[in-house]
Amino acid sequence: MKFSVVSLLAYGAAVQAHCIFQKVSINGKDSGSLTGLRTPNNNNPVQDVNSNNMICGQSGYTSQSVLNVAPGDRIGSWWQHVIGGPQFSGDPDNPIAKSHKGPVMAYLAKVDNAASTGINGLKWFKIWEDSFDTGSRKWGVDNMINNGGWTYFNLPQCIAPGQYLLRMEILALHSAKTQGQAQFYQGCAQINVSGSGSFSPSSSVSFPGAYKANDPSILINIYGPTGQPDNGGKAYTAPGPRPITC
Ligand SMILES: *[C@@H]1O[C@H](CO)[C@@H](O)[C@H](O)[C@H]1NC(C)=O
Ligand SMILES: [Cu+2]
Repeated sequence: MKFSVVSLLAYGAAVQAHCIFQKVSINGKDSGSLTGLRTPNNNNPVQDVNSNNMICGQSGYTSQSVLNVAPGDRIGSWWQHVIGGPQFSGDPDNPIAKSHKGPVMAYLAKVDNAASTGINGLKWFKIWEDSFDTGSRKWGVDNMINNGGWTYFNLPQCIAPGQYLLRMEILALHSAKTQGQAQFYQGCAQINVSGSGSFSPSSSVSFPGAYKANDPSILINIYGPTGQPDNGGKAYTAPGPRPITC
């Protein structure tokens, strides 16, 4: 096995197939590795839904920069097995192990200063989710893998100007039939929204707090009668509230 400088970050995860949110693109323009991000210091999942690590992942790196975005911008989030990409050439578990089926979600919380704000006590609202499509039987994670680790959504047009933390989250459900075995991967982007939107959430959620270990979206056997991780073709609802509509 080859090690590079960056693999220090993934050292503890050599036999595991997890992932890290590590880059944003805005309207197709790549912002650069870790720019504007709060990134966990390793790729292990969070499994305790009551942990503060549920907010922006296990504490690690905090960028000093803030990403300028406008309502309607197409925001990409890049997930890879370790910081920088694959753990080694031909890594079959990049961007994440294919077993890790589940939804991908995005939340916002308004803050005064995205680069310096604390992360406790924020009021989060969901703006996007890619959950499970019963027709194709594809999960959000499948779409992320098929896009080379990128997930995309448009920042809703109504988002009010100002600074926010953008909380990106993958929930991997391959072992979720046992309570406490669902795997959460999070990271936050520090964003500054321009424009003249006026959205103010009528309800919000806290992290930790928004999820319970026995939520039917978190304590679930996703393997259908044929043993496929397709939820038996049944609809799946991601944890947390539904995304806002403008
Ligand atoms: C945030 O965006 C506004 C409007 O585009 C701009 O005037 C302001 O300088 C930006 N703030 C930061 C910290 O980039
Ligand atoms: Cu994993």
